[in-house]
Amino acid sequence: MSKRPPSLPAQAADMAMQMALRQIDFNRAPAPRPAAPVAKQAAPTPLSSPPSDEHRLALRRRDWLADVQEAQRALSPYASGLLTAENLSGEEFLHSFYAPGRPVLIKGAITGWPALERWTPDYLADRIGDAQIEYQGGRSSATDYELKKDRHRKRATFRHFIDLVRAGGNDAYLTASNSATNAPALAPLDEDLGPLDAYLRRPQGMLWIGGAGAFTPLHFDLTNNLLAQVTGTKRLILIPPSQTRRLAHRGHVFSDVRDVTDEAQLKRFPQARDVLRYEVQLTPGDLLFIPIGWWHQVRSESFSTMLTYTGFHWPNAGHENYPAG
Ligand SMILES: O=C(O)CCC(=O)C(=O)O
Repeated sequence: MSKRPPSLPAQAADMAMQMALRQIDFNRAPAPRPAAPVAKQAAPTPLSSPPSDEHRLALRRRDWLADVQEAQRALSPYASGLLTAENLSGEEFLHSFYAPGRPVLIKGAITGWPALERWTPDYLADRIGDAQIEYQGGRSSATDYELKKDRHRKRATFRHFIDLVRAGGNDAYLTASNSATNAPALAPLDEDLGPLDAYLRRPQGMLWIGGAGAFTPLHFDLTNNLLAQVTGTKRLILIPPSQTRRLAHRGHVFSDVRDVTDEAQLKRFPQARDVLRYEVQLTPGDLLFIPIGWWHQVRSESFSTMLTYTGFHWPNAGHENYPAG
């Protein structure tokens, strides 16, 4: 009798096992900090009518479910760790990370991109020169610059913008939300980038350029994102969706806890202190997959350039039915 091919789940399990054996490194990301039982924190803005007992019970049951699932995942470093992979094929990425909604740090996938050698502040300033671009400015005088991003749209020549970010700090940052406006001015940089055919059907990225100290506060995205670090380093904190009740989720996709490493904010929101979290440093040539709904905050440790991609081969339309409120 001929042997039947393994069913799809069996194939996926085989694949995961093969990856565990040949490609995946458990040691680069620090162990996650376990979530502690929920403590009291700053009272939220009152709702128009208080939640009923039934509603409260439903929420407690939902939270219980999230906690028992995390406790179970924690039994295995393969299931709960933030994995690092090399030579990750599109199929392996789909089965082990994209479909399960699990982050992964991918090394070595873009080492051939000319941008990795070229994108210094001097090169960028010379290449784009005095073309007008849009960036986010005046960020030092506000804390809600991401939520109210339209108020912070500024224009300058690209050369002047690069001078601003060379100086470091969080005041000026070219972000994904400036991408559409900047596409014509920044088009000459496209020839420094390469393909990412294994994962992407549409290789148009959204560019981020900032100085040491640029900071994106804690939020989640309404798409699955692939980050490609080109210049400099960034430090990210990733927090699974299971921790949402500890994070004072209020304005759109943002947390009132802007920075889970800031002691003053942790005093106001003690539930966030022991949230389950993963820390990753992105270095040039790294890709990081951040699944939809995963909280993240990002700090540039140096002059940094990075692209975010959303045009995967697989559906990525969670944003279409988000209850925006
Ligand atoms: O790099 C940053 O400052 C933020 C990146 C980010 O949040 C994203 O690409 O989703």
